[in-house]
Amino acid sequence: MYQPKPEHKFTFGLWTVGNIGRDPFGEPTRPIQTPVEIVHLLAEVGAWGVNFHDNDLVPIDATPTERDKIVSDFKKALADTGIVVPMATTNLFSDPAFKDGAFTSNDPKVRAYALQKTMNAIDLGVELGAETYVFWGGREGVETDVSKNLLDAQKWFREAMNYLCSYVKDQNYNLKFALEPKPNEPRGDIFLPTVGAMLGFIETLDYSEMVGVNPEVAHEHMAGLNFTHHVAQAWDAGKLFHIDLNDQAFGRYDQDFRFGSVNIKSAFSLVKFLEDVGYDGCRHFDAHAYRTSDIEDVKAFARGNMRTYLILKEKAAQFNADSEIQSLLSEISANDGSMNELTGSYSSDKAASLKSYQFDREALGKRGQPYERLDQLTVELLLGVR
Ligand code: GCO
Ligand code: MN
Ligand code: MN
Repeated sequence: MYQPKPEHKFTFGLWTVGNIGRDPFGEPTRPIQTPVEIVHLLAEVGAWGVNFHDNDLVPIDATPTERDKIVSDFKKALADTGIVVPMATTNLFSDPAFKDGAFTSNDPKVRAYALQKTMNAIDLGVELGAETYVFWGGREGVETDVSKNLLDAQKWFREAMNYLCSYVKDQNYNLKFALEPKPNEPRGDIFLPTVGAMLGFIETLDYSEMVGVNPEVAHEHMAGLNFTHHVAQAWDAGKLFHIDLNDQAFGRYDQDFRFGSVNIKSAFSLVKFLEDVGYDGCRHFDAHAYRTSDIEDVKAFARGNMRTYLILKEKAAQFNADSEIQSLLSEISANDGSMNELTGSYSSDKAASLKSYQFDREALGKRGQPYERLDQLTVELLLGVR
């Protein structure tokens, strides 16, 4: 019943199920799996697609011959399994060259190298079928504000995005960009830390229509914010080009837990939102298994992400069909139409009428809202007793 299907567009990065369990305090706990092995694992668990950073697939120091062999083996694995590549991205954070950022590094040679690396990575992604290109500015930031001119940093990032949009147009690639905000980690502060900040920045670009956002659950949660509200804003702006699903306890380190494993109510509100509006982009799980997992448990982790999404999707449909819940919702948003003449789009007549209208302020304040009842019904629905 909760079987993943291609229409769900469930995807994983090579770096997610391929995570080897290294953390700042300890060595890897799992063996390295090759990209080909990961593609087969994803097919086995029922995923639809795989995403990658350039260097998840082709090591940064590979020779052209090595590159060609890796890419052709990978293409064969894709053809053998039917797994697709809808998104690709660049690793602009692992190499020491990027220790002060890539497009916003203070060093102009690093900024130029970042552009070169990204153009090559875009070519690779497009060769494998990607139509969305993600930019996560992992090291675009500072530890100390005195180290960087903040206006220069914004200008450099804008120039890089404009340059790369022009490159994509020049190549006639069918590719859109999705910028992924994160407040911190690995930098003390990362520039453009939230979805709202990124949406504001996008409007300053030369080809803003090509550029949207890739919000991630954990990133808004790290900042103590409501993720679904940010997704709604991105959707409203026509900018929800991609989404990274995972989970994260508020106020903790960057956890990348399995989707729905920590904040089940938030996960429900997110899935309900995406399904209600008809989001039809990728549902990408940017998470990894606990460090204690072996490869069998990594498969359970991968299946769990998709299964929880599908269970929550069913719960959202149940919520929408529940007559008690729906009648509470109609009561809450009841509208007798009496304000239509006074509100909506502005006219000076309306404004004059509204200014002279007599409101019964006391009655407005006395009206109760049955949100406790509504929330309890929602909790009971989620707990499976409804
Ligand atoms: C993180 C980010 C990354 C990006 C990835 C794709 O917190 O490390 O979420 O996983 O999503 O680099 O751009
Ligand atoms: Mn993340
Ligand atoms: Mn991410």
